[in-house]
Amino acid sequence: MENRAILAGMNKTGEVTNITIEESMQELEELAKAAGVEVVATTTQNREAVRAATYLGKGKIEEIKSICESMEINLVIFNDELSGSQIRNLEEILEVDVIDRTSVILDIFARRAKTNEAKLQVELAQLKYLLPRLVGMGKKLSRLGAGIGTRGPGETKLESDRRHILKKIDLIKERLKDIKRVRSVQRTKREKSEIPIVALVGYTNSGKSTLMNTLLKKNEDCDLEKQVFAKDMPFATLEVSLRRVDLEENFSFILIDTVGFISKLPHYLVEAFKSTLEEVKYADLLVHVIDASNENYVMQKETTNKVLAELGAEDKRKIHVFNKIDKIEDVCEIPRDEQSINISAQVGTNIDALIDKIRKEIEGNVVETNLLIPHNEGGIISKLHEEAFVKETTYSEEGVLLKVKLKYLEYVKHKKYET
Ligand SMILES: Nc1nc2c(ncn2[C@@H]2O[C@H](COP(=O)(O)OP(=O)(O)OP(=O)(O)O)[C@@H](O)[C@H]2O)c(=O)[nH]1
Ligand SMILES: [Mg+2]
Repeated sequence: MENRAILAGMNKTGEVTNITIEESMQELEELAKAAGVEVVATTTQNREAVRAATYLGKGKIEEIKSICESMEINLVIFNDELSGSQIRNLEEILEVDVIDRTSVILDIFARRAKTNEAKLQVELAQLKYLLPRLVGMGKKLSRLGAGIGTRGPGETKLESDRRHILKKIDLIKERLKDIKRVRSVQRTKREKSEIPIVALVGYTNSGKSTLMNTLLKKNEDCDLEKQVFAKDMPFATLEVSLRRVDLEENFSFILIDTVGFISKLPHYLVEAFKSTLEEVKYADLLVHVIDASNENYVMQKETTNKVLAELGAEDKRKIHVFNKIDKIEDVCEIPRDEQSINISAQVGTNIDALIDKIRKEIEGNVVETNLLIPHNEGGIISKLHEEAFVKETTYSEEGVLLKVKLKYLEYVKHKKYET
């Protein structure tokens, strides 16, 4: 049977948030749709705190129950993460399936994951979500296809399920480590290729993949096969894609498209995708894509910054790209500074100006480092004296040690001598 759902949310009164309850419920509706659910009703309750047993108050739950009955609803989706016992209590009262925002997001990720790595990452996140909820979720375990029994778990059964899941988590972690090893070899190769790395980051649906495709069209030999998937739905991109961009005047960089972020992004997912998102940490420049036509773009921008901080990438050089300006009437309303630019990735507005900005950021970036130049490569030393600021020179048996300050592009060329 098709899932017909009611969405239920709590508006925590007295708490300052950067997103209203209506906006948050709207986002939940988008997520539910992306998971293939038909949303037929939405309800919220103002509360100071969560009710431990049933999350929302008694009266509200009764109301939800009667809506379910009168509208033939078979699923209630709560806007916040529920505990195992809350799920069990709510299913007992409501007599329909109960899930939370996190499981919807996990479900979308599970549907979209294509590569082996993405599939493993999602499974890892699912198991971590499941582990503390085993008590409440006995009935549902079979659906997750994790090879766990379908009986409602008694105490012993619970214990063996838990052990089984823990074992599986370890196994997946091992396999992910292997994949990561391969990637780090690829990364080393890239570093040696002496090309700067630019990563597209931002809220889901902001237009990262569209911008990547637009930039790829500027490539000297434009190959449409290299285009990435872009679509109007949350989490269209689940795998990191890397493409080389070669522009006029010998300006090249590696462009990386990444998974989008969302408010209340389950931390299991951030954890699970950390290794993929590590690419962001190694980038020389972040291009933060913001959907300026979205009413909530300020919240979306802040959420992205929060996740970037979690990934340890908050101090990276960054350009703020306000995208989709073709959809806005009054562009002046967008706050602007030197690090910002308005574009339309889809229409192609201001793309050359963006490229210019990327180039300036990369070229203008000055790096201070130590280089050890072998004795037989003396030519490089005199070149460095011309092109960089040599602060100190020390002679040693292995070569000449230079403390230098140099432009980023020069630095990339000499990275192999870095000590
Ligand atoms: N009007 C307009 N739509 C745009 C623009 N850029 C992207 N879009 C649309 O926005 C939707 C999302 O674009 P994507 O490029 O898939 O967004 P994304 O940031 O990669 O999203 P995720 O991969 O889900 O994180 C698509 O329907 C695009 O066509 C733009 O400049 N103007
Ligand atoms: Mg994308």
